[in-house]
Amino acid sequence: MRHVYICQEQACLAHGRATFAVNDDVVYLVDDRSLQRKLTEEGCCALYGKLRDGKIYQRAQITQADDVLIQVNSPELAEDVLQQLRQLQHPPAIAVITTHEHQPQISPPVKCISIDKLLSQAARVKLRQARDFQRVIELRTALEPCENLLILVQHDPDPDAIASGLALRTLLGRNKTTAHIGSFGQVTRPENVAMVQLLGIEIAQVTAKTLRQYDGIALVDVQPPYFGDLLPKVDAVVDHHPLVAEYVARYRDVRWSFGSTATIFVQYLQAVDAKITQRLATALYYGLKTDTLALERETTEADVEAFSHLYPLANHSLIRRMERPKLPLRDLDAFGYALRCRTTVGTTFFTHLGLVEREDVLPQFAEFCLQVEGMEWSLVSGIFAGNLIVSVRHTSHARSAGELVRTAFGAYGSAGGHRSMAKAVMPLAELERVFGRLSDAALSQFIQQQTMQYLGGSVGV
Ligand SMILES: [Mn+2]
Repeated sequence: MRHVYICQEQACLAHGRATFAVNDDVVYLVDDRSLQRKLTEEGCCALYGKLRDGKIYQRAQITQADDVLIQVNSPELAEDVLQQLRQLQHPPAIAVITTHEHQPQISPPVKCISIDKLLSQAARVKLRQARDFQRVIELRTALEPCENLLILVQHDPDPDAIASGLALRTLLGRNKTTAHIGSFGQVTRPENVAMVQLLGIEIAQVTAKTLRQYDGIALVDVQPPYFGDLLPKVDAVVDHHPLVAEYVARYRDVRWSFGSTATIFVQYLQAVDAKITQRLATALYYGLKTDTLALERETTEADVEAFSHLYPLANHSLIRRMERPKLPLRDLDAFGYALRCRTTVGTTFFTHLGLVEREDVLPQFAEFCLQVEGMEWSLVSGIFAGNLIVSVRHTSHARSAGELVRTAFGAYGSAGGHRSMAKAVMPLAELERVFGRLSDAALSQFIQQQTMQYLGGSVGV
């Protein structure tokens, strides 16, 4: 394929050169002798002639196989050049570079490239990066004095949290001895266990006592209210969950519209031109992928951009191994029990699992139960670590799962989430203080009643 660049000004030549690779076959068509001379001296193939005259195009032997890029000084001239090119027996593929005040009449199949649009797009990206650069400086300043830093994540950290911890460490130029990634709980979900094993990530188990060894705490993918009274002070918070209560932190960046915290860290890393190793890219990609259900849930343009930035850097065969870990046999029993004990009310699916060994089976089942035909809501509950936990999934956009849990369960514990996914954690002691001793059947009744009170007639009980 040959490229033909029709242009009038020296200043524009750079555009043509930037468009076509150095070794591409390029012909320049110009109407200025000195420009032609200059191009020829540089070793380029340049033809001189009147651009409104068809002869120059015949001399250039333009065919269907060629790509033609036009950048001329007046819209009228651009239209005349297009007219000439259309008259060729086999017209080429054509694109015209236009500016705001320079817009020729262009009809398909000719395409136009707006310089203004390109520039404003690039400007938006660069301005965002400039802002993120400042944020990274602030984040580093807030954590610099902490010699022994703890990057704290949720009790049963998910891939987004783990990846974000790794990214924060990279941004700070620290390693696993100067910045532990830690949790009060541990990684239990089989996929996540596979992730930390395959990527060699250590998650330190923290207790109220060992917390005192650290002189700084940074939270990623979680915010202080999640920990109740466990934390003394927090130095930095980077998260994408909605705010549930006020708190103080020296640095705070919470972007609740983002699908993952990993997305925020990708923007930070890009802003400071940090090297994203394959290990880090694989972790961030997996975190972003799992939190957004592969960009199908709570996704913004920023998530899509981060996804495509990470895609070529990540190790996809490792990710396949994380996604298909072995299913523990005992989970099958819990699964069977959950299905047998179900209740459906209208388009709402309920099941209460009683005591569970791992908290993550609840969201896992909630996700699965939403696939049942006709269901728009799925609520899976269970008791874990002295709390009644309700995991909610929702398909339609009419209502919000976050609002449901806040309204139905907010009075009894912590409750929050997004439009399509939410969670409530209620201390059993608190429920029993209000209602007296509760059996599993009573708890399951309580959840259904609270939920249907909120959903009301909208689900057609
Ligand atoms: Mn997350």
